[in-house]
Amino acid sequence: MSAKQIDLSALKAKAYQFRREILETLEGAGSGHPGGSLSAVEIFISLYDVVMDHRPNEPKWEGRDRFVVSKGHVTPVVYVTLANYGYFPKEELKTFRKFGSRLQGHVHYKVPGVEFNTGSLGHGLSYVNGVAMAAKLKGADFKSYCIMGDGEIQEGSVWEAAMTASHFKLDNVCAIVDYNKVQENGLVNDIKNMEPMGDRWRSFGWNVIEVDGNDFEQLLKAFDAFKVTKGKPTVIIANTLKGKGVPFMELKCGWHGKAPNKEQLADALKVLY
Ligand SMILES: Cc1ncc(C[n+]2csc(CCOP(=O)(O)OP(=O)(O)O)c2C)c(N)n1
Ligand SMILES: [Mg+2]
Repeated sequence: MSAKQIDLSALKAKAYQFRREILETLEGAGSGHPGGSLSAVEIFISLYDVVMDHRPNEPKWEGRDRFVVSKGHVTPVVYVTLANYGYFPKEELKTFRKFGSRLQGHVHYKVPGVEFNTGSLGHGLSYVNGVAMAAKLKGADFKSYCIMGDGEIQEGSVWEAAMTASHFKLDNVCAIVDYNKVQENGLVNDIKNMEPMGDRWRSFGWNVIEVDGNDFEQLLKAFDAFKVTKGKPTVIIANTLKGKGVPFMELKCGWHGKAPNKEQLADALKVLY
């Protein structure tokens, strides 16, 4: 287990607060991606609060753990997280997707705390492999994390990267699949079935851990298991709920890439859990 003392109820309170701020940020912009942001809140908080070694006041610190958001459209959860952990002022969230702001719709390295530009799906894991290989060559012991969407991993490039990571025994790589069951235009397993998900990754030589990805205890245990796994990369298959926290957004592909208006925001905040 992590040496750090973990206060689960504080983490849960933070998840509620992040979801509220994600919805408010989206309403302020009038566009953006709620579904895949809301599903990933517990994953982000676990990483930034407990799992990763990072320094918000020194974002390029050489020893930092790297985190690449390969599903680069989920900027609401990325920027709410970075602002809350002190990478930039929270006030700046009000500029999200506005002309002249550095907080645009897809993650960009000019924002403190963002490692790598993404948006075109399917590229994050290859980048992380490169970073992890460089770490091994240099004898650096930081870890590299990469979150991908369940629709995203239908991309062939992901499986090329999966082969590479296991071939080179990149046990400093941890991929996280946000298995929220929904992509842009429908259910993942109707559009292109990814089951049996765990066996697919296992057959590519990965250590596979399947968890409820909206449950902090399970996530934190999985990250601990990753840290002690040697000789192969780890994938955490995080079973989540797209739109989690707002019942009328849950599992609805209509809320993949649509911001709530003022009225919908008020309705969402009434039922948010
Ligand atoms: C290469 C590429 N094709 C298509 C898109 C358009 N697009 C943006 S998000 C998305 C759906 C992604 O679904 P998923 O990976 O399940 O993301 P999540 O549910 O976590 O939001 C698509 C098709 C893109 N950004 N990149
Ligand atoms: Mg999805």
